Amino acid sequence: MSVLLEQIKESLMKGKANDVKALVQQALTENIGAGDILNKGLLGGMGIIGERFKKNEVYVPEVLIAARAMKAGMEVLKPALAAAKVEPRGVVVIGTIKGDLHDIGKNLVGMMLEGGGFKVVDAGINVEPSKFIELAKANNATLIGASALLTTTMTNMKEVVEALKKSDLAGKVKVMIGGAPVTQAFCDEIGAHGYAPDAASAADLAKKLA
Ligand code: B1M
Repeated sequence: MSVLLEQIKESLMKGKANDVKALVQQALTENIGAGDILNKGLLGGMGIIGERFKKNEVYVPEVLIAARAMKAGMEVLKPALAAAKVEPRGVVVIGTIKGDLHDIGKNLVGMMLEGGGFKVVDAGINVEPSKFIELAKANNATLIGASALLTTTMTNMKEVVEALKKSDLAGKVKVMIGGAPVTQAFCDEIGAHGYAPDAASAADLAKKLA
């Protein structure tokens, strides 16, 4: 791999947003392909951060600053990606479930999904089941991601699964769920397609489901 791509990866992992921006610009000037800058540079670095997060070798702040550096690099890279017709892996509509205002975990999952090459549509907090479906339709999404932090709101996730079943997106869009009180057993119980315990695993799961 080119030294420049390696430098992008390293700078992203250290959260050096300005360096990442400048290096991505330099890589474009040197005619390195936009797909390589994305996959080997930015996503390469974000993937390593995700793995380290899963192993508790880095924590939420490190993920947040790496994701910020990823965003900075993406700003420079986006026009080149569009010109090279590099498509995202898929679109994920993500939101915190009806009744629930916690969004720190949801935002982290969104960042890891972007870091995994997905386009993320953020539905926000306190999201009605019908809103998830509406946004999935409008954005041609392949996945819906619902987050819950309260034992009292996690039950509303079932309504998303049911609303999807009744919609014309049934069989085309999948639902993944997560959040501190959510478990695999609960996921099985409500018939969601997948559960992830943390943000990095959520990005891995999304790749499998998509
Ligand atoms: Co609230 N709160 N809170 N709170 N709050 C908890 C969750 C609580 C455990 C605190 C406690 O009592 N010990 C408790 C819930 C108890 C329960 O139901 N089991 C609780 C409560 C009771 C409440 C209120 C009811 C308090 C009140 O008003 N009486 C109220 C509810 C408001 C509402 O939502 N309707 C409330 C309010 C708030 C604040 C607004 C003050 C604030 C939220 C600010 C915000 O989010 N913008 C807040 C906070 C910050 C917390 C704690 C302290 C931290 C939550 C957090 O952000 N964790 C929390 C206690 C704690 O956890 N120590 C608590 C960090 C975050 C990175 O982790 O969100 O778990 P987490 O996300 C992880 C994974 O779960 C996973 O990946 C993330 C990263 O690895 N994940 C997914 C999350 N979503 C995923 C989706 C996926 C996959 C993985 O796929 C789609």
